[in-house]
Amino acid sequence: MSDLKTTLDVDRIRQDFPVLAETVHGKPLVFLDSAASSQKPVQVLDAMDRVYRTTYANVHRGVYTNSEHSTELYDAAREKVARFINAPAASNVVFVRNATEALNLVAYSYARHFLQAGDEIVLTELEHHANFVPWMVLAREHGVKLKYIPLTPTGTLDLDKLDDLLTPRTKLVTFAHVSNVLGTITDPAPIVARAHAAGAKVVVDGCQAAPHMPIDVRALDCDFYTFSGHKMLGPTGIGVLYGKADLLEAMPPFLTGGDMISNVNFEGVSWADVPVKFEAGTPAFVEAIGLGAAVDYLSALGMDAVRAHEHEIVAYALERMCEVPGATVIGPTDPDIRGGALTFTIRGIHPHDLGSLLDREGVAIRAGHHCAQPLHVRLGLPATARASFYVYTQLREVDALIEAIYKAKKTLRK
Ligand code: C6P
Repeated sequence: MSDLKTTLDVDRIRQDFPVLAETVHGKPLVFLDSAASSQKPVQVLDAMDRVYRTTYANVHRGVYTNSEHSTELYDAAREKVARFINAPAASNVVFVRNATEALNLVAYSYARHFLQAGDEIVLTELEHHANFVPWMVLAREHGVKLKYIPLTPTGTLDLDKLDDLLTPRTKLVTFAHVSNVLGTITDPAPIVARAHAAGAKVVVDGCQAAPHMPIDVRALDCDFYTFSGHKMLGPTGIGVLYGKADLLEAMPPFLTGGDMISNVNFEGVSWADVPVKFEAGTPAFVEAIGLGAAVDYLSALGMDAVRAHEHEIVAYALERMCEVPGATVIGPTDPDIRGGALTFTIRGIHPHDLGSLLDREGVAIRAGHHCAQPLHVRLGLPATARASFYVYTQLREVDALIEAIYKAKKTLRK
């Protein structure tokens, strides 16, 4: 095991994450499932705890001190998220439950409204179900046609095929910025430019990208960008839909009810301004405040440093995994185009069995199809194992993973 060379002080960072000091089956926890959901630092836990213990009151409701305070904190969280992704204004940021809801919001409020039967949506073969199923439902119920950017043998998108897929009927292009299975990092900017030239809008699923690298939605020029708070040190129940102002203005609301109206009477209803128009009911404002604290934490580390750290970890993990007899890495083996997740199979061991055996050693990985079944069909694999990394991951945890794999192989040989 070599020493980490990045600027992140991982030993110090780990002290902020109480769960990392816990044990599982009597072994130190080696948490390698941050792509599913990350751990939370005390700064996030404290920000939420402080609200619940001292000033808790609903937002946008009361004219009393604590309600106004909640509204201020909620608005400040939106400002922080907007700055984090370089959105032009806080009003470009809609708070939702998670990336799944953000993508459904676009499918329901944008696509159902602005696409006609016979229009086309281009997506890719590597999408998570969250960026697959809403479009399939739309195709079935609304008569739009889906087309898929295929994969190259190394697990990148075959963008040579994009021009053939784009037609005058293409209205939407959507893809994962980083694949949750292959780890493939796709540069959105050239796809956005080509899609826009063809007259299509672009939705980027940034769920596995926003936690791990700098995001500049203005530079990307995408029309929508979606991500979840719980994968980026924030709590569950809060996610983000970024949208360009003119599109958000033109879209009808997704859900209706309290808070999202401007005026209601027996004759009709008018909507509140963006983004509140899309936030019906009491929002998850404490979770949004937690996400704001997570964004502060990541910004203090520096997203370039976060990316550099994960590059180093994934490069080391690729190197070590390639030494394991019977191991196959799924997806790109070049760490420059691979995010902080290593997906693999071990000959002769089902990924679920491997996951259970690793758990006995305190090593937490994910096994299965990772909510990307069509991709697994394309790969010809029913399931894979995935170890994923974050700001608190140490090289020695990669070593622990490899040792646990050797031990699992030995156990199954007996
Ligand atoms: N992927 C994983 O283990 P939600 O569940 O809404 O927070 O995120 C959905 C989602 C959308 N896009 C991508 C690329 C994702 O990776 C995910 C979530 C987790 O890979 C849980 S299935």
